Amino acid sequence: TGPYTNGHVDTAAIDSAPVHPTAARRDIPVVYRGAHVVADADKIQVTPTVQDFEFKTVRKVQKTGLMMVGLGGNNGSTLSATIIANRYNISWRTKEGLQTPNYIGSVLRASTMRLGTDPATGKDFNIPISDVLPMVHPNDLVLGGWDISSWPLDKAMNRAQVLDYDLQRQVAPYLAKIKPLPSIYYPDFIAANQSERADNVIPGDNKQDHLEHIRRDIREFKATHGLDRVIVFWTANTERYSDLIPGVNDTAVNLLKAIETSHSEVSPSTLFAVAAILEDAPFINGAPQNTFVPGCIALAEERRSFIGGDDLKSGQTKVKSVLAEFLVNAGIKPLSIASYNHLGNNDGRNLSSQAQFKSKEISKSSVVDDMVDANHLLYKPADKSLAEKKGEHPDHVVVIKYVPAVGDSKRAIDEYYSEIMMGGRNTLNIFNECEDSLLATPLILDLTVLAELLTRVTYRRVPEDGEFQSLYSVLSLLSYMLKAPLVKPGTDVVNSLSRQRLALEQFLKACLGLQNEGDLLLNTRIW
Ligand code: NAI
Ligand code: DG6
Repeated sequence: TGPYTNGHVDTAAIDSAPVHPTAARRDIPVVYRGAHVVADADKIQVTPTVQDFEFKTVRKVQKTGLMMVGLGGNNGSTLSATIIANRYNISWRTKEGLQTPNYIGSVLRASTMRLGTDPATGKDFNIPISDVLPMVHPNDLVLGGWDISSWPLDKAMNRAQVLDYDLQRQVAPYLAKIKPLPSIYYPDFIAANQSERADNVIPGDNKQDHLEHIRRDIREFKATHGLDRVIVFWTANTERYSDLIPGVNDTAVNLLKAIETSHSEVSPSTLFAVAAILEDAPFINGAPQNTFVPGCIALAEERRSFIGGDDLKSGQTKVKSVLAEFLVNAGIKPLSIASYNHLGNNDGRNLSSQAQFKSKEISKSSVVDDMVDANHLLYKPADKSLAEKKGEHPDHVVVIKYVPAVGDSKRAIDEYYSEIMMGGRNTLNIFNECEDSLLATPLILDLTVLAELLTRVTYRRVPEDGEFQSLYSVLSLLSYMLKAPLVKPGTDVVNSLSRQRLALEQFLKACLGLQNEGDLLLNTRIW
């Protein structure tokens, strides 16, 4: 191990160039221990497993550009203004006094993790997560992207009505210089009420031409700004689901063919994802629609490009992923979860249309599934002999209403109605008033910064593997910030917020060659 110098932790496991005296050493294996469990009628057989891994992280942070699709929306304009305010240290007056810029709400920049124990005091040693490994500072991100609305970002920020006037006034000159590139607009995929914004669209209806156009945009942005890496982020309107059609979007080859023939079920978000994959730019989907049709995931795998999604988990769903887990893990049985919210921003307006609401309803509803499935004492599992029969599940209702007056300040009400001992009932009511875009924006930053970091991490199994290789294409390590985490096909989705965070912490530690000591905390339990 090396010193912690308030920059990032220095250990032998991070580096590709021998900058640190010990950097040439790569022989710090991470011992990955698990268990194989085979159950039959009368016994459960558990076999411990162990595999050594080595991780290598390139120390040099890449010059990174963030290209947002939906740049002129509430998230895009709020994020841009926030970065400018932080970069130039712009303070502003509110009725409470002078406010300074910050990145509160960013797990990476505003939270800490336990690295180990100080041997002198026996106390925990916690450090900012952004110091664990070299990571891009959000202030250094080069911003750009697309929007079907041509408004430059000063006007877009004003339209969003998220930030205080005195801040808007000061950042406006910087934002006026950022103008969204024309984008792909297929009216069928977003609500009809969005059509009045669409004054900045790439002409024509040839999807192959559109794909080439977006690829060119990514390449030019990279070249113009001298970037090492571009992250493409979908923060545009929620689209309706695309139909999954065999022969159209089921394989990489078919999807590329469907683009060539301009098939109607290829959505703008899938086109952006394909463009990013082909340009080796990690693509993250911050909205709920099924951008990642099977053919798109297959293409990312083939190209060894990175993708992550779906849908930012900012307020109501984040709380739900904690509360549902708390209840089920406490042995309490939620019988129903009824979630209602209303909001008045453009996202709410788009979601007032049924097909787009449906996409959001699906991503908001899936968040308790794995916790319920994991507890067969409370919930009767599916009967395997009846293939169509689903396991027992709490009633789960999601309602979203558009109420223009409240703007970006979403009101969310959740009722958790549960069974407790001896037929008793327990009702929990949550009222959450959350400024939507101010919760979502730091998540976009975290996802971007993590995606960049994960492109620099390689691994190998020891002793089996020769060469180091990059991580698997679907970045499930991003799950903490996402409502319906995309995972490697065939593997389980983990929705538990605490497990998602632990996974991230343990992975960062593994990159340092540090074993996870978890909460065994033997030093506090033995002589
Ligand atoms: P918004 O409606 O303010 O912004 C979306 C922007 O996308 C608009 O400027 C619109 O003109 C643009 N757009 C639509 N189709 C486009 C296309 N094909 N290409 C380029 N631009 C296009 O929405 P907001 O609040 O910024 O949210 C963005 C997305 O993130 C939505 O899908 C929303 O559901 C999702 N989301 C938002 C959260 C929040 O708290 N604000 C949290 C979770 C997810
Ligand atoms: C209404 O629910 C609008 C949505 O876009 C949400 O605001 C957004 O998806 C955040 O959802 P949540 O459930 O994490 O607060």
